[in-house]
Amino acid sequence: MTSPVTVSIADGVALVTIDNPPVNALSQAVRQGIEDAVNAIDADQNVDAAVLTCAGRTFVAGADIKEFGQPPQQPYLPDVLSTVEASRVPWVAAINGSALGGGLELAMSCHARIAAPGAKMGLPEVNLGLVPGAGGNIRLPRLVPLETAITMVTTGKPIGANDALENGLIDRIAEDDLVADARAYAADLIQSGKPTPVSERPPKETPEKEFWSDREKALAAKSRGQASPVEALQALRDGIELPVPEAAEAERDRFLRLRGSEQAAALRYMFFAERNTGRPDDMRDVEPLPLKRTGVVGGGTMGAGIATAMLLAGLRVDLAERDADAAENARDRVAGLLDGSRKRGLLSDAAYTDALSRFTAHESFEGLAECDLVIEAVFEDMAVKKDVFSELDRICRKDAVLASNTSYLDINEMARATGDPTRVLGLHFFSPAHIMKLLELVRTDDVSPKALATGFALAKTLRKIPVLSGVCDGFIGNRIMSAYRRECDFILEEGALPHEVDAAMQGYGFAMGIYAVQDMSGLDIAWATRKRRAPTRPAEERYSRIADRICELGRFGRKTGSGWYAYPEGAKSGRPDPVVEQIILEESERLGIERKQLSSDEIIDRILSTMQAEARAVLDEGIALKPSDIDVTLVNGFGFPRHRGGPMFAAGYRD
Ligand code: T1G
Repeated sequence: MTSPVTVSIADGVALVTIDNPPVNALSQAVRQGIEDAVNAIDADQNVDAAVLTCAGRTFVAGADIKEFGQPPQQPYLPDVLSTVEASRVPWVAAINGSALGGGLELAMSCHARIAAPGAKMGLPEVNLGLVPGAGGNIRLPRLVPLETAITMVTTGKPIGANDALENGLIDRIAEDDLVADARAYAADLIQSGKPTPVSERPPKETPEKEFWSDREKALAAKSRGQASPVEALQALRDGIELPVPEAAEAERDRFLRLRGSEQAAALRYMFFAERNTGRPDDMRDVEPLPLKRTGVVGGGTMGAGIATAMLLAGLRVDLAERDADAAENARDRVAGLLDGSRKRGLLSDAAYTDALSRFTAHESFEGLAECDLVIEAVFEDMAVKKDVFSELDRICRKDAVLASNTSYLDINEMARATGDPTRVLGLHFFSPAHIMKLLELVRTDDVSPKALATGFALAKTLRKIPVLSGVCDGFIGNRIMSAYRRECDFILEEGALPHEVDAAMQGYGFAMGIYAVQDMSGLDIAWATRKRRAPTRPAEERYSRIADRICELGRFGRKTGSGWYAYPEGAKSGRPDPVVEQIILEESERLGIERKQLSSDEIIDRILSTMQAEARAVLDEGIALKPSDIDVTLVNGFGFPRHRGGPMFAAGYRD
């Protein structure tokens, strides 16, 4: 078995190359290979320096996450990195792509670092429920200012080469040939002498004790029950305050403790589940339609968001509205969304201009005639949508894929409004569509494998997480949310109030409770859905009238100044409203229910068990392919806390 680490020597410089596709993860063989390389280089008197580089598209992306479920194997990464740092000769890390986690720790154990201009460096362990476990907490604060170190370890966000150079994380940025520039750097170090090993340097800053306790409180308040951000702060403090040997021991203990935690298991599960939602096996070799020119019908919130997502992915976008004014408004909306990305530093001025140059808003559907794929995002009304599909069927190319962004309407019925239902599928985006990563792909009865493969190809181009769903009311996410929203209304009838249910959900880790979410998105759409379903609702089915009575008062949430909560002028968040409490008490009395106090645990148990029951029905009906797809949907589209893994993970499911 050849080692994934090779060494070649020229002009006194050893080039150490790691080649472990797809992302050069630090598997046991890689760790062994690095250790062997150090020993061979130290024993070879013809070698005066080393350059560490990676084959393929990226530097080391971290420890091999696939190994985490197994007992750690020697050589352990911290020991390998100490060996690199103690080498007789200076080591220069040549960073391309992303140096993440153990990959960045490896680069910091070298004596100098040079990066390609587009390289990124980060410590994302916190997103896996961990902390850096191989000297990162010791070396990082000895290279960069304290605030930079805190942000990197507690958010997991990578920084680019320019920031890294400015902060001292790297020493040079390569001009054109990274390895050649790294060799030249190594030659300079041979002349100037080996730099002080990073762990032997003093920390950049050593704050007072109060500093840490204040930061810890602030971090805990916004971590919503996830332990790793605070643990990462504590690990960094150890790395700064303790003597290096003790700090290394404390770091390793903390890392191993967290690696065995339920939250780390959940976050690891979600990491792989999100990468495992793609095309089902029976579609692996289906060729999608090439996508260059895409179309959107409707320039409202969703249509503009979808158009923006496709522009940000480099596609050409034609958007059709009904008249010139609507087309102009749609264009302004899209330009506003792109400008928002630019203001957040996600889009350069040039990229903003380029994106807009690929966008055309039309006042009729004719402009969609040459599109490869068109998504409708018009008003959620079946008649309107069927008209749109029959018009698209007439105007678009016969091989163009047609999709609906509907949240719950029957796409099979829409497909039948065309002359060729095999080209119709659902592409359900989540608002804001240019930011939310979840995309439900709805497999209609007649959709062709080619059209479905094109949907998956679009998801990949947009860097979305595709989840395949069958056709049912609400597909996967909205259907499960409707189920637990109903259960919450029953909980109100039995004794709780909206703010108590929301507090229980936030205590479990949701960013917002179900009632605050409804007030934010508006109560009128769900009300219309309940009225649409009323004629077919089984008489014996338990039904709460609380929400209807609130809507009948014209209380549709924030946009009307009141909903489940009251929103006094300028209030940042909703206030419990006696009007709503009175309605709830009246409903309990009308139903003859003796109200009782429910604890947060009881509320959460009821919500989780309702989610899990509906999820099992969604699986049994073949709407979702596998339990982890349901968890990916609830975590990425409905605020389920990521460090809890999803409702199926919480029920004990392990992919
Ligand atoms: N280990 C194992 N497999 C990995 C991996 C990793 N670290 N990173 C990616 N993969 C697989 C992934 O499952 C997929 O496999 C393929 O590579 C492409 O990934 C000691 C303990 C690097 C930015 O958290 O952020 O180091 O589906 O689809 O969009 O302190 O992968 O093809 O079979 O995501 O181009 C810290 C996690 C680990 C980085 C590339 N490192 N990875 O994104 O491709 S903990 C991370 C990423 C650690 C130390 C601690 C991304 C990426 P498959 P992809 P991408």
